[in-house]
Amino acid sequence: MRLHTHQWRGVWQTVFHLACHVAFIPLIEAGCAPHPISVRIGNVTLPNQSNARGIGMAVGSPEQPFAFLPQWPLNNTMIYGTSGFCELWTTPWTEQGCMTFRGGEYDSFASQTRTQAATNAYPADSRPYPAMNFVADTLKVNENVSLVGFPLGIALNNWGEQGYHPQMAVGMGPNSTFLSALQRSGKIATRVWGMFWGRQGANSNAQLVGSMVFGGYDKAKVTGQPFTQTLSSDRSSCATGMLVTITDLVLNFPNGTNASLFPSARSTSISACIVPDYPVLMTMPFNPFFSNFINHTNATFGGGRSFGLNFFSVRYDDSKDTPYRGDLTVKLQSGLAVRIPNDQLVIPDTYSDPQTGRWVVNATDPTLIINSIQDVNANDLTQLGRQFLSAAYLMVDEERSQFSLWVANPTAREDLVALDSEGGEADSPCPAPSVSPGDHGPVASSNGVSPGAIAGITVGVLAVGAVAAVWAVWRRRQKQGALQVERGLGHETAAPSAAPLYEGNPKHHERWELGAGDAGGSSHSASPPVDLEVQAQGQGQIHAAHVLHELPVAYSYPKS
Ligand SMILES: *[C@@H]1O[C@H](CO)[C@@H](O)[C@H](O)[C@H]1NC(C)=O
Ligand SMILES: *[C@@H]1O[C@H](CO)[C@@H](O)[C@H](O)[C@H]1NC(C)=O
Ligand SMILES: *[C@@H]1O[C@H](CO)[C@@H](O)[C@H](O)[C@H]1NC(C)=O
Ligand SMILES: *[C@@H]1O[C@H](CO)[C@@H](O)[C@H](O)[C@H]1NC(C)=O
Ligand SMILES: *[C@@H]1O[C@H](CO)[C@@H](O)[C@H](O)[C@H]1NC(C)=O
Ligand SMILES: *[C@@H]1O[C@H](CO)[C@@H](O)[C@H](O)[C@H]1NC(C)=O
Ligand SMILES: *[C@@H]1O[C@H](CO)[C@@H](O)[C@H](O)[C@H]1NC(C)=O
Ligand SMILES: *[C@@H]1O[C@H](CO)[C@@H](O)[C@H](O)[C@H]1NC(C)=O
Ligand SMILES: *[C@@H]1O[C@H](CO)[C@@H](O)[C@H](O)[C@H]1NC(C)=O
Ligand SMILES: CC(=O)N[C@H]1CO[C@H](CO)[C@@H](O)[C@@H]1O
Repeated sequence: MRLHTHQWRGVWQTVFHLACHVAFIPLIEAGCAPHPISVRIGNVTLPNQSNARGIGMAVGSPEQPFAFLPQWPLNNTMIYGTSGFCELWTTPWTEQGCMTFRGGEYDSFASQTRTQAATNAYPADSRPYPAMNFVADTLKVNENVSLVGFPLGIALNNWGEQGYHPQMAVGMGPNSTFLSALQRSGKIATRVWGMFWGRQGANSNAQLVGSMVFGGYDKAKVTGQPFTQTLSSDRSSCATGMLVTITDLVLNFPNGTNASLFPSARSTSISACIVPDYPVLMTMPFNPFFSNFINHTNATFGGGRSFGLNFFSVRYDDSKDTPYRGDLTVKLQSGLAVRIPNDQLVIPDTYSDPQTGRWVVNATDPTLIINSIQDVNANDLTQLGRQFLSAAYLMVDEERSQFSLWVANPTAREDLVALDSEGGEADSPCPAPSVSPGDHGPVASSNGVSPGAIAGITVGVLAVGAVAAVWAVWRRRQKQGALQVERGLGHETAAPSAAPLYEGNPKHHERWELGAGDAGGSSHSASPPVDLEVQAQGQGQIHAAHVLHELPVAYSYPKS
């Protein structure tokens, strides 16, 4: 029997698939990769006629649209059911109010494709995540890609996440079931993803959709060269592993003058963790950085904090403050410098109404999307949140434990680049096999060779395939070693001081950050109040007095 070229290709693919199963390496040979999976980050229209911004994916049949955000150290994909456990405000939430806050609600009874999840199909997510009830259903990632029978955890209670991590969550932790399912089914060649948050300013000029790309990144959204670093292996203080060092924060005033928020002795730096779903540009240590911001811009921030979309960002007081009109440049030790434009930095306070689910845009007392950390939070590891990814493009390569940042090119255009199983730019497309996760059934033989012939040939060449697979792993290791030396990685990976983080105990953060100005009953021995706190304190009482009934429940100091 003679085989034609295209038939040989079929045989080789079969051999590779089998060999890969044997050797436990990705299904796809180096050099080629499937078309990257791009998912829009933007407003997702919800059944309550409102919307939520997130990674727009749908679950079930008929499709239920959700706005997901990525989350760490979560490994499963976690969704909220018809009871979304919205408890942020003491005002009771209605179902449609909660739907906006959560980015949708999963009605499991309405889905015809819902099945039971096999117990060994998903890992357990430990604290602080809530207990989850697992189902399996179709997750429609985008118009081309769906994961059939994908395990989804339905949250069984509120877990203290407040407005920091309120939405449906795609677990992007080290054992991410989402990335595993995409890789195992051959829809991505390697566990690599890219993200641009988009722009989320007040008006249409300042708004732009973003995207999450799996299996590659979007070249249209980057400029210049990437700055690549290793992911830290110790994820205890920074769950994403993306630790960077901020070496300067510069105010760029409209008149062209620049002013650094750093002390003039340049020995200071800030260790920061990039947390792509975090709701503000950054948490900024009050002393001396935010204090300098106040002094340079003559603001009091007497408006307190936002409890809305940009959760816990500081608010101006319109009666005393003129909001800052300039930009903010963030400089990292790696060499990256990104400038956050004013239209992303100072925006109206926005929150979703617990009763109607509609968005309320409050032009009074606008927010500066920075969370000043002080008091017992003063030593918390700084977080760089999603608005950082309005100005920087992020690509993470979980398999080679590295991440890259570029200066972002804010555009809706796409130029997707797929990465192959070795993490290099793929030179050819390889078709994604139509295998659903957990489906280890026979590999489709659509190339005209009889299964018997394939089996015969397969046995003969399986050994060769296995050898090739082992060689590929060895070569990758070699390359990886070389890459690390070449890039001088690791200079930004020094572990930060052991500051407690929200990951371990999310309540810690908000429990103390609110300072003395909250409405909670328990006393909290604040150190001598710094400027902002004096104001927050005075303001807090007024605030508490007139919004007492709608202050978040969780703010009355949850018991740990
Ligand atoms: C997204 O929804 C918000 C809230 O309704 C709205 O303010 C914003 O303009 C929308 N963005 C776009 C691009 O439509
Ligand atoms: C990852 O999750 C799978 C189940 O999806 C589990 O079998 C495996 O032990 C987990 N691996 C680690 C390192 O936790
Ligand atoms: C996710 O998986 C990793 C690797 O197994 C594990 O270290 C981490 O604790 C898991 N995340 C959670 C929330 O349990
Ligand atoms: C779906 O696949 C087609 C063909 O490969 C491609 O042109 C299109 O961009 C894909 N759509 C998305 C959202 O990736
Ligand atoms: C530019 O504006 C800043 C802030 O208002 C001010 O401190 C600075 O003196 C101004 N510079 C010039 C050259 O006018
Ligand atoms: C301020 O910084 C920007 C870029 O960060 C630079 O282009 C500009 O020249 C600087 N202005 C002055 C007066 O140094
Ligand atoms: C800002 O100004 C206040 C009052 O003048 C002063 O106490 C504080 O030390 C200044 N902050 C910094 C970081 O210089
Ligand atoms: C802040 O106030 C000082 C003194 O009144 C003034 O020189 C400076 O220009 C002001 N800065 C801004 C940003 O308004
Ligand atoms: C807008 O913000 C101001 C200042 O915090 C507050 O007094 C007012 O109640 C808010 N309005 C709405 C509709 O939320
Ligand atoms: C205005 C509107 O369409 N409201 C709907 C929002 O969602 C809830 C829950 O699904 C519906 O009951 C409302 O009718």
